[in-house]
Amino acid sequence: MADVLHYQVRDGVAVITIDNPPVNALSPAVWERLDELVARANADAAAEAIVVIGAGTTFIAGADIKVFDTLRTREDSLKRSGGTHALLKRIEDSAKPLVAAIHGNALGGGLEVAQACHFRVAVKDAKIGQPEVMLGIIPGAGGTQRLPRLCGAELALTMCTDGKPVPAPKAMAAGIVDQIVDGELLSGAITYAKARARAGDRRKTREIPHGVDQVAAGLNACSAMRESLKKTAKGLHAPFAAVDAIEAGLRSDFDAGSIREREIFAGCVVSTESKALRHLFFAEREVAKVPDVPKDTPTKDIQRAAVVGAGTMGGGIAMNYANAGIPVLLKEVDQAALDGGLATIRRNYEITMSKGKMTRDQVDKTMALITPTTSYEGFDQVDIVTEAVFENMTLKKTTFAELGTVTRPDCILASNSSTLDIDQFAQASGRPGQVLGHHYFSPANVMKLLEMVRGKATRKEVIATSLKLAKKLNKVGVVVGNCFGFVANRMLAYYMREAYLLLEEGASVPQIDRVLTDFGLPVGPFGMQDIAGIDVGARIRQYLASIGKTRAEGPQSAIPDRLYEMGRYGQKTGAGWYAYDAPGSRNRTPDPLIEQLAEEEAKKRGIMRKPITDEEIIARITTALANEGARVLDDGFATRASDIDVVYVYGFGFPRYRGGPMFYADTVGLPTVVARVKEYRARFGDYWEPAPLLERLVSEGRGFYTSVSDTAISSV
Ligand code: 3H9
Repeated sequence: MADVLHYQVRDGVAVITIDNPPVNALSPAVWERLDELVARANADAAAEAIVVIGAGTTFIAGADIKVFDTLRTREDSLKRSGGTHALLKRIEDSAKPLVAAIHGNALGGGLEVAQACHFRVAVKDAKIGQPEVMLGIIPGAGGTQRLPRLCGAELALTMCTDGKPVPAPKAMAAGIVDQIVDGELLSGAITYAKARARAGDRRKTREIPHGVDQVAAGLNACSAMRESLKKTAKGLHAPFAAVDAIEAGLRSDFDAGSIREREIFAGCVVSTESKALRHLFFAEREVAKVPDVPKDTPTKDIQRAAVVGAGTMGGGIAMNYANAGIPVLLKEVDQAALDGGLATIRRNYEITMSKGKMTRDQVDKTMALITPTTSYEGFDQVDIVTEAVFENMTLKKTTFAELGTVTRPDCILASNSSTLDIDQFAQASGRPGQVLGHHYFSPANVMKLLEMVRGKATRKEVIATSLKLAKKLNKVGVVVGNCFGFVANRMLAYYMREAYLLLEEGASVPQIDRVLTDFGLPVGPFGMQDIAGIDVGARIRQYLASIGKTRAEGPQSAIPDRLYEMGRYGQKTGAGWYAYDAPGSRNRTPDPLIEQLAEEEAKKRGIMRKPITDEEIIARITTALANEGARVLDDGFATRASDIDVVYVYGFGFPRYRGGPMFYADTVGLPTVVARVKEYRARFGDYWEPAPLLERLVSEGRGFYTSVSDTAISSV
């Protein structure tokens, strides 16, 4: 096995290079060799100082996240972290000045290694951060104790609770970095280290005292941060845990604070929150790997794009291209519709500008990348067209037939359809290999998910190019199969079915929405429909009825169609599942009319409405999602359970700390999920049927993933 660390002496300085691609993660072997090599450098008469640097594109991106899975209990974690803390103290006690030379990222454990060095130098574009909170943990190698000593409690609190890295110049201004190196990093670091050695400088971070005033200010900052986290970190534990660890350090000495950090870390690392967030970290990277589309599949560089349809979705999609610097034609049928679409785009950018996130010049330059048109002129120059016309099969087929004649044969033809059969568009275009779905989620310029629907004939190059494009557009691309509603909306239909039926059985719209937002979703099912438009779903149901289908198995509630017939389309008409102050307003109040409709529909179906518990609402809705998710998987429309989790987290805001609907089902326990399905079948009818995959997994004693136990956070 290749050595993960290298040692050489250059110009009187020992250079320890961490070489553990791709990101120099701190595997146990890296920790071990680092310890050995710092000791070797101290014993090496040829070296007067030591530089630690990363090979490749980065310093150290943190601890090896996979290793956390081996920490099954708090005790495992306490044992392991005891070793790490002692190791970093040994390094810090180096008799020769120890300099961390940072490029790329110094994150998590990587920054903690740098903090244990006596000095830190960095290139200007290096990033420095404690992102552990994104993984449901806190810095566990002394970061909550050393970082506040370098930069003060206030910045340390921010970095450890929001997890965002700071650029090296900011880190320098704050005292984390000692020098920015302009030229070649290693040479700069060696010169710096020699100067420190000559001056006899060694600064142990753990010995930097907190002043009395700093302690008082730091404790106040801890209280203020807790208050602010109540709003920004609802449902999460780790950010609060990070504040506790920093506070412990302010209230005691380094060693006592470190013991507290280890205890808190140990509670976090075995928590469901951390398991869920770690699961998503890898799931997000796994989605880009499509088993039969190898890494070396040729891709095309998308340099010009076009979008057909300047409605809400089309406009948002065009913004994605413009934001990525790709010129885009935006086509509408007439000038009035085009003007309306462009005005919305401009308004969106101006809102961003008013929040200080864009300058006037950036708005103008980005808008200039969008060329409005009412014809197909220029379509022969583009590399991709995204169709975003009305969700109507005939209209879409006509559009694809036209696109097949006005674009180059190698142009990718993508459809933003949210439900319809991609293969029919592919046939209509005359070049099915170039066609796939690019299903964006509303608002398309904001939501990160891009569901890529693979038709029967979609070429591998088209998929590989789309995956590359997704990254460029700052989206998470997930390749799914071509079934009705694909993955996201097929499962959503079951989620909505349960919401409607729970309403008819006696729950209220505000109750159901509240329960789901308390569960962690940004918006409940009814609030979401009022935003998306009740008319959209109604038209899909009409189309399905015309081909003899329904969206989900089981009873079809008549309430949404009744609202549609009343012209209650949601926020845009000022009424939907809620009453709104005015059309377009978001200010909603419960509407007694909905209760009346629910009573009427319940009566028609012979149901006696009665109170429904919050627990039943969560159980019914999440069970419906997992059961249908298992079918999607078994039918081969998703590659892996984790792809479904990514779809739900990025498409519908399923709470990350619950890991997605499939991961959540594992934490509930698949035997419980199957038992619930059977109970519902007995209570409501045969439309509740356990998915075969669920039953198989239960009979084999497995989950969608390995066995996940719902270990509660232990607050030590
Ligand atoms: C921690 O440090 C706790 C401490 O307090 C110590 C406690 C004792 N481990 O993202 P990419 C893999 S917690 C294992 O596509 P990019 C990744 O899975 C850690 N693997 O690249 C992928 O593998 P594959 C705190 C890791 O250039 C490959 O590397 N640190 C790790 O877009 C490339 O990754 C973090 O949370 C890791 N730590 O972005 C930082 N990191 O090719 C996590 C990456 O097989 N990492 N991999 O799919 C990142 O944020 C990004 O990877 C980074 C590079 C910004 C560094």
